[in-house]
Amino acid sequence: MTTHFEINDNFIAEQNQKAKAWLEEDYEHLGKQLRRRGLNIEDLTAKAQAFQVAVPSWGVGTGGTRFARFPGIGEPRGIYEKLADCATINKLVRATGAVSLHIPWDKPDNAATLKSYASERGLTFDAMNSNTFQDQADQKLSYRFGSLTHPDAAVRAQAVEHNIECIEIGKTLGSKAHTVWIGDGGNFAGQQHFRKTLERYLESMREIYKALPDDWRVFMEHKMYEPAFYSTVINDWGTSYFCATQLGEKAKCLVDLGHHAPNVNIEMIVARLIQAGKLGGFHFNDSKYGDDDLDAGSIKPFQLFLIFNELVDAQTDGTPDFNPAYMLDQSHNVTDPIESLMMSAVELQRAYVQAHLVDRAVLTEAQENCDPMRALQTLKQAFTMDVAPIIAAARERAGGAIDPLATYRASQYRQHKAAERPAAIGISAGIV
Ligand code: AFD
Ligand code: MN
Ligand code: MN
Repeated sequence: MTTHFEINDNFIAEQNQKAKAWLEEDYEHLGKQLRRRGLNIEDLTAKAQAFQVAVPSWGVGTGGTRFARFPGIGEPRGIYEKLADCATINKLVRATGAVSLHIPWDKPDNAATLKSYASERGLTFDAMNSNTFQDQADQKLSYRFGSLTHPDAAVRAQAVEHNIECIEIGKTLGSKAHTVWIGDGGNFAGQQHFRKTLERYLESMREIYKALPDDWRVFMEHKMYEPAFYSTVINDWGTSYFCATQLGEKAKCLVDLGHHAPNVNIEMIVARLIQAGKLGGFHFNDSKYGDDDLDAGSIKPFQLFLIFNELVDAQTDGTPDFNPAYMLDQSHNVTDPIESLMMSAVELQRAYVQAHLVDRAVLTEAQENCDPMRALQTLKQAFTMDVAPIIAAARERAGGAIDPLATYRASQYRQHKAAERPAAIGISAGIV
């Protein structure tokens, strides 16, 4: 029988011993600083502990660009190995207890078996993701010119059916949401009739919507461009919002941070969707030029903080039915995906905790008094606070690693996996 290497709890505890001294000292000091500002560090640590973000099943494989893919060693070769890696991430950071599955990339032979494999490792399933942006080997009709919005009703029906299949698999897995992102669009002026294609999208989505169980939501993910380079059917949050209102209560908008034009005020889009009751969730990542190929918080941490500021503001307000789903969606081209996903989850937790430090009474006062400088200062005070000890303590109390990166490297997990998982020829990980 083959044994599979796992990082065990004792090893984590042992590694934590090394960092315990600084953590205690820094935690105590931060606690004093926060007390001066009327905040209780224990409340914040509890908030950090409650924060969860789902990991994408396709994110644990090395990504690539249209130019090349440079696979790492010990890559997962199928969904079970991917779940093992997701479990490892969660073991160390304790903030990623759910996995978002991409079908058919990670389609299970038997959903019930996969579910029990996952739950043995402390994992559950978040939103399902369909894929009608590429053709599969056994597929009858091609998506070359579109899927849910294709002019041919038979292609649309095939794409609808695939989405319904995803929901069916998700039901067994215990998922409660389905995300639809389509690449449909055109590369030439005049190629598509804008209004007709959107009408067809709605028609197809109505069919998918009908297949949703009562307690499910469907997320529509907009994206400005790519793979279509002239026009994209669901190109922005306005279109997504319009469709969500047409479809009904269970239809919500999903914001992928990499899917907007440069300089777009994403935090404001978030506020708009909250106000409209249509914010479904997020695909977190970061972006400098184009799509979502950078790690969350790696380039624009202040933007990430400002987004969480809107989220925490809505939470604090008691906005009704406010329950956005948090997921990571990034392609890791040059790093070990486990390291990237761990550190991205930590970045989100950091922004989340920092957003709780905003003195909302002072901010409101500054806004009411037309005092922009004080308003900015109030936000910056929260953003510049180093909350690392809070997140580290949250992890440690939940059995995770004080220093996830160092602990992961010390475990030699990847090296063990390289021996266990000889590279499969032709493995293609997701290019998000
Ligand atoms: C796309 C979208 C969408 C999709 C993913 C596939 O972000 O979430 O599922 O990439 O890799 O860009
Ligand atoms: Mn996405
Ligand atoms: Mn994307």
